[in-house]
Amino acid sequence: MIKIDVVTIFPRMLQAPLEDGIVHRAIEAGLVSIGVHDLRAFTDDRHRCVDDQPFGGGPGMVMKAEPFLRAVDTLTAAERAAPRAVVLLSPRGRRFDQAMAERLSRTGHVVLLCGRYEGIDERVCEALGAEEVSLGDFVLTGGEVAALAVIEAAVRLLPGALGDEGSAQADSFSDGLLDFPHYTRPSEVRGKRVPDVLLSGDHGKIGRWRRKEALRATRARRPDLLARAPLSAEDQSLLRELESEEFEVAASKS
Ligand code: JF5
Repeated sequence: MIKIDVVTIFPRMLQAPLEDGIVHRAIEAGLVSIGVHDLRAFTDDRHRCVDDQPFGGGPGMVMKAEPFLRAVDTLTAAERAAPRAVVLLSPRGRRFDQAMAERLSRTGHVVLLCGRYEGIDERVCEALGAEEVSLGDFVLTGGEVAALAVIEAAVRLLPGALGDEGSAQADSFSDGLLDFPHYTRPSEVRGKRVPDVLLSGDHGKIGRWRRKEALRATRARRPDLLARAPLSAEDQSLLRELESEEFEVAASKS
């Protein structure tokens, strides 16, 4: 059983989302225990103040170091150093990805710190050996939604978390490519048919079609992933097919 603790000034932003779906089931099944903690409980002044003006001047407020440091000290008091990870969610962080989700899902204790305002006093990261992690190149109003994303990505990877054991293996990124497109009944939706091959019952053909469509989507949307993906000889040949199809389309338009 792994433990995840979240430190936030808005505990309610996390509570409801953790009470539904796969994450809730994983908690009930004893695969993970998730604690949500109010940062203000770790202040020591009458007004439970968590922020202050930035040294050096400028607009906005900075989250004070000491409440976060006390929170992490309290939450990790019972344990020796490893295996644990302290993660601070902020747009300045290293990009979160599936590899990081896998690593966290194998970490006994993960503490997620949610920043707000202009950021958190830099000495929190230094003092705790925390890693600063970002979901992507956009700015949220706080780290809470990012923390939820990290929790979901890691918890669904815990052995036994997914009903169908195959589905974590099959989804996007497990092989370095985007997933192929999916279809279900009815076979026609607003004049749009399901690709015939999916109704053919020929599983060899279906497998090749799906691999080709995964390559097509990755090439069009995420060429950065395609450049790093391990490709078989069959993949190379499917990519050449895609390229010549594209050439045909371009030629027919000129
Ligand atoms: C935050 C200072 C934290 O905006 C984010 C974020 C984006 N990707 N991942 C996290 O976090 C909120 C904003 C400003 C610290």
